[in-house]
Amino acid sequence: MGPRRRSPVALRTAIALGASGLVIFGVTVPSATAADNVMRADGSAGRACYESVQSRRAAGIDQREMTSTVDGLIQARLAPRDGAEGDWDLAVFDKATGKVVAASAALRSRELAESFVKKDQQLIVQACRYSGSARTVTVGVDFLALTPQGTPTGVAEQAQRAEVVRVETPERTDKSKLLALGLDVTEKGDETGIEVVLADDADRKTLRDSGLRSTVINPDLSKTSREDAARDREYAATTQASGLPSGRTSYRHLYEYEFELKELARKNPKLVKAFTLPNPSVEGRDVLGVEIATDVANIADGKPVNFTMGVHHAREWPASEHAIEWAYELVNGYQKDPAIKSLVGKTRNIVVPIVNPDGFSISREAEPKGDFSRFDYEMKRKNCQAADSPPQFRTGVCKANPAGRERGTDPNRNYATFWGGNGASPNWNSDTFRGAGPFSEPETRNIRELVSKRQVTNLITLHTYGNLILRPPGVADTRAPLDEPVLKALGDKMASRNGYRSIPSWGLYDTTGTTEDWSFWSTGGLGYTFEINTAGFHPPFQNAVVAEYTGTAPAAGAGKGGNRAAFLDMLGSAADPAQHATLIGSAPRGYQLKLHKTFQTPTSPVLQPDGSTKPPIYVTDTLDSTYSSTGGRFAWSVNPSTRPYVAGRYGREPQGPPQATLPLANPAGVPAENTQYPGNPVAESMPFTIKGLPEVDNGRFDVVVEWASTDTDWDLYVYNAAGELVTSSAAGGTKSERATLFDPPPGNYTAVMVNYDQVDPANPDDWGNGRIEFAPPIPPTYGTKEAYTLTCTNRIGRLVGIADVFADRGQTVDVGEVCTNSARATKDRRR
Ligand code: 0X9
Ligand code: ZN
Repeated sequence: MGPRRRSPVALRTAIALGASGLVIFGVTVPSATAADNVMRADGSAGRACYESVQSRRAAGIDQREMTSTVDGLIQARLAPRDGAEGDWDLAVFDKATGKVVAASAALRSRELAESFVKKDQQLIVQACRYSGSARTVTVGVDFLALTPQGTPTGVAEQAQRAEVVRVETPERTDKSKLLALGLDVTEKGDETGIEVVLADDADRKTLRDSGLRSTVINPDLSKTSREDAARDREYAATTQASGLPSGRTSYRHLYEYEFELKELARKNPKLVKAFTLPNPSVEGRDVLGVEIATDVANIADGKPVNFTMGVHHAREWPASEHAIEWAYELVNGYQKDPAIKSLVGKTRNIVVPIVNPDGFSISREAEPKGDFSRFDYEMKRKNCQAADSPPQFRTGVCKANPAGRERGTDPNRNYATFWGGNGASPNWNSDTFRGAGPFSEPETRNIRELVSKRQVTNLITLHTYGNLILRPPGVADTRAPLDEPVLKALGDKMASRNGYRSIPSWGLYDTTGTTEDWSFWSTGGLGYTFEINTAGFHPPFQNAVVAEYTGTAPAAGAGKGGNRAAFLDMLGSAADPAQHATLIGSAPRGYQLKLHKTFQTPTSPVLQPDGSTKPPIYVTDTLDSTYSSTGGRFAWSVNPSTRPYVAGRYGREPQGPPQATLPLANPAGVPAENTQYPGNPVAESMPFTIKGLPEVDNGRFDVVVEWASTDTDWDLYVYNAAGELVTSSAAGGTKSERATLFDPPPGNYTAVMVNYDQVDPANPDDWGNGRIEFAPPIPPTYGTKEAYTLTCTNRIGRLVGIADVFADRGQTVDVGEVCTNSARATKDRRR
């Protein structure tokens, strides 16, 4: 997407720098003294700071009143003072109505509360001491004047209609062609088509010029956005409590996520621990998570880690809702449901609802505009990285800047594995911008550091939308991993609960640099992307959150358990030693066992804006995890020692020869032209039979047809005996079609030929040379084996044992008395 509109102007006003380097409020505070930027409280507030304006004398509260000097943004910040960290929170209220304007409730005292204000609006800035020993904290308030979001400063511009269309992509080449257009492609699609957002006439022209066929799905997204927001207000106003574990009835704000996570921890101190990830976001926000386990503080207890995260993409609000509800599920279940209690007892669960808080805050606080224009912040997808934009777009805060929602890197194209390849953009303003380099973003580094320091055996990253459970790989030219049967079985099992389609990610379209492509290929932890619901990025809460989570109508998982049940399956997999590997042995109490691995993985050859490629970048990963011995025998749940990237590729040894080529005879006559198939069924149908074992073993079949002129267009569809479309080929501008099916089940099939277009219908260019070709299955390939380095250090930190450990999925490897046998040994496959 290229720059299309003139930019809004952001002006900073009333700026004065305090000693801390923070901006303190200027003209609006009467009798300003140096102490006015210090908030003070002797006790703790004991409630959410954003809940209401408290009496200034209430315990744990301090306040300032001020008047907005601008039409624009308020940014209120807290920072720790005098080295005491503590946990203070912040909220800004409209004085007249008492309604919260902005708030922040992270775990430390580094808060950023940001939202829109009107000139002369009376405000109350309230700081609340949540916990910790810090009696004081520094506050800073900044007002930024803005022209209204998206108002062009030049010629009056017609607001443009945003729509969703389904683009027909019967061929993989059509998908590539579509992706190259740079349009906003959703995850809702199938083998032969995919839904795409057209934001404006420029997008409509781009699609038209491509020659790809499309049909309108939703003609007016703005209308939908406004209606959805109204439905959400209505549902929240009329519903006491939903069927969700928390009872929640509306989409949370960022500060609500923050506060609820730490309340879960405060109320369940042995079971829940809230934590801040290592890297603050681009705009300086803390990223929060919770860990849930019996005796949660003992993170080195050797249990397998089940990691659930949401909102890499700002506008995908149901993703973070499902993640936080899962945290409630585990906590509630631990108290009330013996089955959940047992599973939680065998695992450690990490939940990071919002990986990208900058983006989420922008999308969540924006007006429901829904037109996907540059200044439609509601539909922002990426993070707030501005470093890669041209200089004129680097100014302004992320909520209001000259590039609008186009600022930023797509965090789900920034992971190192396959980075820089197909399905990601090198252009800063694309919705799939891959970033300056692998792991250039704090959001992806956070996930990387977490996964690299634990044994994350199971991982789900939540997105919207498309009703999909996606497994690696994300790119078609990477063959499936040796673990394909394991990944498929678990994906299919979860899909039986939520009614989604379980497929390898590349099946929809290519993506590179995604979360589970890095985590799986580098650590062997089983990783999936869920694309929740089919209605949109954040459709009505009642459907996209309540129904999808609990498995009630209108969700596809209605009556099947929904995402709740799918997440429980994932938890069950984490608790099952057959799904990962286990090290057993014995070690004295207080000794530390450490597993270490370091390796380099190449990215893709790096695609350049001009279409050429540069050599791959080698990225070094280091995996380090710890088990702290409680004395005697131990069992430590770990991922396989060989990373899937080098372990080999899935395949099958042929059990017989492939079937001989079958001719596909053209029936007499030529069917009438038909551009409306399958709406209009006029076509030619040719049955054929695929044989199976023991006679033949087909790895694939290809139905091939040919004709004379590239100006003629025949389309080919193949159905199985149940009438399901199994493959198709409907290219334009060619003289042939080829439809492929891998591992075809034996049985009766029908090939259907549709006469899409004839140059001269009076003199039809009929198809011929029809045939079905067969090829044997491709055998698996096996790669190298890799070991972990296992070390043991005693209570004073001295190295007392070292061994190379090889462990495959499902194996239990006895490493013996590794701490008392200091000779380097190789522990391999001993049960
Ligand atoms: O594009 C993405 O990052 C994910 N879809 S979304 O619409 N939520 O943005 C999907 C990533 C993996 N998908 C494919 N390889 N198709
Ligand atoms: Zn997404």
